Amino acid sequence: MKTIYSELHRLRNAKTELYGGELVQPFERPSRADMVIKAVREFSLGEIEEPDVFSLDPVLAVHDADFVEFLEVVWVEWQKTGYAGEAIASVWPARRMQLRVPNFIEGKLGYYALAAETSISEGTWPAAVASKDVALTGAQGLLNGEQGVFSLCRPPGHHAASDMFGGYCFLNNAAIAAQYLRDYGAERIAILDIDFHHGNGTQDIFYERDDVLFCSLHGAPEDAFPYFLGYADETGLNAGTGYNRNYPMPPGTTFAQWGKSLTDALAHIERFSPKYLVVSLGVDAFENDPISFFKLTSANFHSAGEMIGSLGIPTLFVMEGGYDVEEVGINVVNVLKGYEA
Ligand code: Q9C
Ligand code: ZN
Repeated sequence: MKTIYSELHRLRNAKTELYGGELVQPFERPSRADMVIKAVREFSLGEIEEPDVFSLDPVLAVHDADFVEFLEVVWVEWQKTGYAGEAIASVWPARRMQLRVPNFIEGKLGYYALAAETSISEGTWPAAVASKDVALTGAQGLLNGEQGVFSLCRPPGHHAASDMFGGYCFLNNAAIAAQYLRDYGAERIAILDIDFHHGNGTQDIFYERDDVLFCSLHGAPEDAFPYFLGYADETGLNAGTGYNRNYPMPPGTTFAQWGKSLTDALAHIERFSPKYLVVSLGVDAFENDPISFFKLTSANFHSAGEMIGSLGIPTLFVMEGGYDVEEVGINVVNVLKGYEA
């Protein structure tokens, strides 16, 4: 399988993440992608290619223009304030407040942020742009007839909604790729999100649509980020009713249960008969992940890949989370090798 990869991911190198009341080194760091590309080489997954450069049109097909403009200018605007640190949201339009976009960048940050852990730093925007190019180049690969492509995106994307960033995500790479596949040749696309965290952004983007099926396996919102979306009774709205499926699972979940959820999601996807499948490939369901609570082993990821591959649908794998830096590479490659097995 071909891997699409850009060194420009390094431009996303924030110094801070708000975690447990402290500013720590972000879990979502450049060495993650280093370990993944290293494993791709070591286990001879296939060719590694640079992404093509796309315009912002495919981004604007899923994200609001004002949000995209905000991401483009936020770092420069933040610096103008004279604040010494990285750009971190600290205030929100909470219950019964106005949903009007403020002028001052501090207010804008709160308006467009879904959480406070994700600091915006210099280089975040160009890295996010390169990341969506990696996803789109992978999508183009499927349109050109590839059976499977791995888009090694960084920063990740599945928490980003049409008008919100957070959870380490800025542009929703999987949603951008799925919409691109829709626009250039497919009536139905399925998105399977196996990252430990609920893909709230992707769900939200396609929630009222029947042409993009979204299925997500994740830590139950009662106990896991993003806390305020991802319940099993969120099944879609209007035309999208029945085209959203969530599989929330409790702390300590092993492959015995997780695999059953995957089997059910895959059966649902098969009935939908999409032309293409986009997999939001996070490997933070791993037993040693520092911020998650599932108990999948490295071998389990190979099984998951095999199960996905058994559908025989051309598949784009889009990198999302996975924070055990030592094993993120092997876990990702296990999924991809399993898919090809
Ligand atoms: N106590 C992705 O995997 N906060 N994002 C975690 C843990 C944010 C994860 C707090 C987690 C975001 C793409
Ligand atoms: Zn995650």
